[in-house]
Amino acid sequence: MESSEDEMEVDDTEWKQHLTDSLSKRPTPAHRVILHFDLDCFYAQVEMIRNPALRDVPLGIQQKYIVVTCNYVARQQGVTKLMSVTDAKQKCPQLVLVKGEDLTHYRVMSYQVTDLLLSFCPLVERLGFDENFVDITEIIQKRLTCTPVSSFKGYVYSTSTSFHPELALGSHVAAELREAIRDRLGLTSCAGVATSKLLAKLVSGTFKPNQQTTLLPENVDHIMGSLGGLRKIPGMYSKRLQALGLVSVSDLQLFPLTALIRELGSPCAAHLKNLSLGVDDSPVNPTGAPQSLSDEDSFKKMSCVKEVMDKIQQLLGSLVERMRKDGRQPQTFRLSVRKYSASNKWCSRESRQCPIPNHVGHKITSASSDDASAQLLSLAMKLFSKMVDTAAPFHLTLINVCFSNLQSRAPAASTRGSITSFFAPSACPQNPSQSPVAHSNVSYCLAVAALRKIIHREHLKNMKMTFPSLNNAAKSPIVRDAASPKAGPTQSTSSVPADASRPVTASRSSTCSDGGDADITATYRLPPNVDPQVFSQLPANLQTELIREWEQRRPIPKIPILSRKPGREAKDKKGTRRRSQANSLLDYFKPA
Ligand code: DCP
Ligand code: MG
Ligand code: MG
Repeated sequence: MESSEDEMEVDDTEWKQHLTDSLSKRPTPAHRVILHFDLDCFYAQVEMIRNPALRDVPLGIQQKYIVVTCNYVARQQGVTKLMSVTDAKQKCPQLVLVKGEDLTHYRVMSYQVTDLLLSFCPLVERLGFDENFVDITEIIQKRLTCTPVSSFKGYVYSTSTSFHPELALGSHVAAELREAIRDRLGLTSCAGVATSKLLAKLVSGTFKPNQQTTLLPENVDHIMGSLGGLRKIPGMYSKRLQALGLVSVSDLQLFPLTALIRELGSPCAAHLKNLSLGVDDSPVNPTGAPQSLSDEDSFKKMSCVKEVMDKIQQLLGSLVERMRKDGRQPQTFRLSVRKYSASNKWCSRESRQCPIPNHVGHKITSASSDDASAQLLSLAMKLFSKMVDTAAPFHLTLINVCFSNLQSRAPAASTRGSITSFFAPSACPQNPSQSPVAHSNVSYCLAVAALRKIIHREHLKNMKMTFPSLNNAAKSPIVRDAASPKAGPTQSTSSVPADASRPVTASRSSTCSDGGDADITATYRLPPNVDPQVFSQLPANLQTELIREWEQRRPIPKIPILSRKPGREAKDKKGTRRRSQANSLLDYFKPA
């Protein structure tokens, strides 16, 4: 007991230091400039674009018996978001309701907004369907020198006597971007301008609709104090904190940290305490393509297997179609259900997942998507039977189908039996956090296994290769292609300013290079039976490894190695022999 108290003391001190550090890491108040955009009455705006006759009437978007959102004409008449249809009709009998259960149009528009922001700045992070964070810190630093501004665009939260040039310019950029969204896509939005994601989000809805607000550092305490309930802070575990008797933001600010640590553990307690004080150093993580695609439906009661099958089939129909358009091939299928329980009406979901057989995955992305749906339905029902005992009465309130582990398909193989299909891009991921160095990656292992098979089968004897020099040779397009990421958000993020004082996610600066020797640019002739296209799709580190090994092992070099120091060869051979005893995959490439 004593020791844990001691630890608490240590943690407390550390946390205080952490907080002081965080605060002192903001020497210039506008250390970062983060924008948060939230579209006005999003689904309603999309419907008003689709049918301009709806613009001037009170409009509600209905999902089941709920008005999930409504336009501002309806809001003026007392209709609110998430009001029941009955209440909304009572408030506003003229309310026009449009069904909003098919999300296709909203999804398309949502990505158009993100794409538009991405065309301006690579650091864009999506939050739900109608919100985006944009980190414009670097843009501001560059623009500030040539276009200084002397005023703010839009509102400034509270009053202040000091001027913050970075945030002021940020407000101009926010206004430009909102204008672009309106002019190009016809959507109005609100924006928040501040020094962190938390603060930008908190301030963006201060004035609505079609407005923007800037929060200055000296007003952080004010906005945090004015929030009232903890639920207003995104990412707050309000239920767990409520159990501790904490309801308001100031409750949490004043709650002893040691007690909070005891309840939630040290990192979590510090994080929540920081949030309550308006301290948030989390970076804007470029979103990129979604990691999974899912579709779901909720209902009051579903209790027969036939209904379940019909619902899953219906959900799969649209999901498979979306997946086909996406172009990537899902590797995993997940089914989730929510079971009703009288004691806990919204009890949590239960899920089961399974791998998608390759032939089914292939059908999903090809024209035979109907076939795929049928096979997926059978998979889904197997998963369903693991969660629900169909011999007994059951009561479901939600079904969700989800594809995850999405992998881009490799280009068409040049020859039959090519190993191309084994080289899923996760071996060279766009998301560098999935480092190809981690050889546990399934695709990677498959690729290696396939290579082994082919190399053995085709008896790659007496390989005729040349390796002029690893360092001096002209760049081989093969190697260069494999080591460069495909165009995507992660690629363009290299322009992020290096800032050691704040967390930078891997996706900000990395390419899909494996961290190995990026300058391996050998010119070589591949063995006749190895397709250069296929080889180019190997992870860069594997290519490098192979090239090195081939160079060292080739039996009779036809062309002498350039720029190699005399005497080195013998040494290298020794090293190679030693290495060859190891269980290296390169053993599979040595002449038989
Ligand atoms: N939405 C939903 N179900 C919810 C919450 C939201 O379907 N429980 C949908 C409908 C909204 C969209 O998400 O149009 C965006 O949510 P917002 O909270 O941003 O609400 P709006 O954009 O509609 O209105 P506002 O102008 O207040 O942002
Ligand atoms: Mg909105
Ligand atoms: Mg929103």
